[in-house]
Amino acid sequence: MYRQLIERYKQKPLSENALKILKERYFFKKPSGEFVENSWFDVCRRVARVVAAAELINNPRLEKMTAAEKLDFVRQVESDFFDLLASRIFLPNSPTLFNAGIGADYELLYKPLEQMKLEDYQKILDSRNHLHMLSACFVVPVEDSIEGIFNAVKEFALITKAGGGIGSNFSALRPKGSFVAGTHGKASGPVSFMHVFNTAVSIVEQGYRRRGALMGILNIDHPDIMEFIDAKKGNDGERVLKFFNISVGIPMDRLEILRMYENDEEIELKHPKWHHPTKVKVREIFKKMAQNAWETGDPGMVFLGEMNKYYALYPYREIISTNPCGEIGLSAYEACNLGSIDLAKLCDDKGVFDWESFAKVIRTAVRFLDNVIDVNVFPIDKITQAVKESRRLGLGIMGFADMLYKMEIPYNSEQARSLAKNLMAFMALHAHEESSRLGQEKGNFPLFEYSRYPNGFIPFSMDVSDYDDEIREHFNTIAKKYKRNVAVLAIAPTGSISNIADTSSGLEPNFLLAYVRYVNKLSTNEREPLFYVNEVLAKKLPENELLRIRDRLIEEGSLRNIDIDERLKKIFVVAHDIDPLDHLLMQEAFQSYVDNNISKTINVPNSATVDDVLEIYVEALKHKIRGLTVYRDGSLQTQVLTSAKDL
Ligand code: TTP
Ligand code: GDP
Ligand code: 5AD
Repeated sequence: MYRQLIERYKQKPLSENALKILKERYFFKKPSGEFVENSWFDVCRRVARVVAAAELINNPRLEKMTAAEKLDFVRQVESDFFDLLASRIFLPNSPTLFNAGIGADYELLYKPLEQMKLEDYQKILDSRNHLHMLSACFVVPVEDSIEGIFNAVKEFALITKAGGGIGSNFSALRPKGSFVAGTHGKASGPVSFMHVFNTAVSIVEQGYRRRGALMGILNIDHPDIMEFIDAKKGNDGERVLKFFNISVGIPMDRLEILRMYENDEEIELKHPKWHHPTKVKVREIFKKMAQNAWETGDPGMVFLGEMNKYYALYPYREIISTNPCGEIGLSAYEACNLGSIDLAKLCDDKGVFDWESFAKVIRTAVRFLDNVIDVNVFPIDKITQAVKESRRLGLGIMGFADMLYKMEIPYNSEQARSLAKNLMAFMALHAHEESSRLGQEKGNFPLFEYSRYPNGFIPFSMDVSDYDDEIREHFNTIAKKYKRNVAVLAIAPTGSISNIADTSSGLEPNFLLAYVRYVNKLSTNEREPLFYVNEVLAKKLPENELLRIRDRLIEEGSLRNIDIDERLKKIFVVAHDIDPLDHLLMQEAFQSYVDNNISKTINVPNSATVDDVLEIYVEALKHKIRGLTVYRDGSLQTQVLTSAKDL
């Protein structure tokens, strides 16, 4: 089954859209602009080869092998990785696709597998340079001193240059107006310094590939919280803090904030350098958050307390911030590399899901992502160290909405949520079993003994799934002894890689069923139209039906107001056909089996009021989720990410 599946999708041609994105940003080019790579398989060969070479660094088993056995082993690993990538059933995050192999001799990167020698793999490893950076997610601490702040600015610049997205929690900075001893002056506060970071990152970019992407967090009990919530107000096109997503941090139990909200209590705002007692009603904070989110899409909320509750290294280490889209909470200087499995490709046209192949894909993907850690080069030594100590991974999914279309299950249904839990529980089980197996084969993550795993800790909340007994059994037995990675799962937005995979993004519903997309070439600024109709819909609708509705579908994006079979309308829902609560419940369903976090946007219609948005913020506190982003259709939002749609 697995082989057939791989072959089927290896042979499937890439869409014009996917090829355009690859050509614009992913194919290796010489400094002259001449393409070194011309096909998706070229990219896959390079990436699979570099990531397989990690076995020479991290696999003690190889030490006991003869040279011939070693070579066979590494080639086999390369071949397994190549198949996975070439079929586009699994893709790593963009930096891995961009940067793997940078610095190596082209001849070695692309020659046929049968001609590879052991020393070729070694040469590839030896030629990695300072831009061989394969991770998407970073967190940098910002200390309360001019030196600390500007040191962090430098770190932001170096990480952006290498292609990573960065988050920081600015709560350590003393509030605006507090006393500065050295100069007898007054501090200008965290928000003012965020502008410095924004400006620095606006100037640094990763060549033709990516611009900066930042997350700024301020905790709900920081004295400058109200100013922070307003920090992106006045977004008017030439946008304020353009490179930042901002989020209010909830470091305490979210239920504590819910209680204060419901009892209309005040929260004490504090900082060690702040000597004026200040209190503000939690309801006032939430009202301001809702008002601004209604206007601009910012701020979101991040439940740092909830993240630490499920963090296997807490309290030895503490999660202080997330990366720009929220799917990974990290401690100081930690980084994380991501990868996503396309669920839609694991489901055939009759709606039958191939669980056996799913298990095999999960296990190979965990090995792949774990290898990425060992071939990664970071621009800052403290990051190298923190990453090696915890070996955090973020394996997730994409194509969920397209899979549901194939199965004819509405996204906004209990059936879809129950399926989400089963899929994610199955994934958690296999991914964690693989991480423990790798622990046994290659060694545990170095801080394992300081973690909660030896006590039988389960790093997610669980709900009800078919795999609960097996999951409990795993964490109560083998995981007490072996674990290669502090955390393994995360659901990313997959903004770019889902386009390369020609599938729906992350766990999100499709945004539109049909559209015209303008791709703007970064190099020349020309805009080109690309026409797109959802592939599953096109298969399920008779051709004449599709032709009949095509123009209206392009205009409206949804089937909602089109004269068509009611059953199809229920199945082929898009983001705006779905109630905000159903969005939230889907986020919770997945989160119950994810150890890191999930990137999810709660879409609300343009007609939603500020009170509607407020209700979602309060409702979110009642659910086992790790954060919230609300976007009201048509509101002004700084789009931090360069999704293909906005290029
Ligand atoms: P520091 O550089 O630590 O200042 P300091 O060592 O003179 O003072 P102290 O002994 O009180 O720490 O900066 C402290 C904070 O004040 C930090 O958040 C940056 C901020 N700050 C300003 O906003 N403006 C300034 O001109 C200075 C010097 C600091
Ligand atoms: P993809 O791998 O490119 O599809 O990335 P995702 O959309 O899944 O985003 C995953 C993470 O990558 C985000 O949370 C960010 O940390 C980072 N990221 C995404 N887009 C950008 C970008 O345009 N610039 C930078 N610097 N980082 C990004
Ligand atoms: N907090 C967390 N994630 C955010 N995103 C946008 N703003 C925020 C925020 N404040 C994420 C959304 C979406 C991606 C494009 O960016 O979750 O998935």
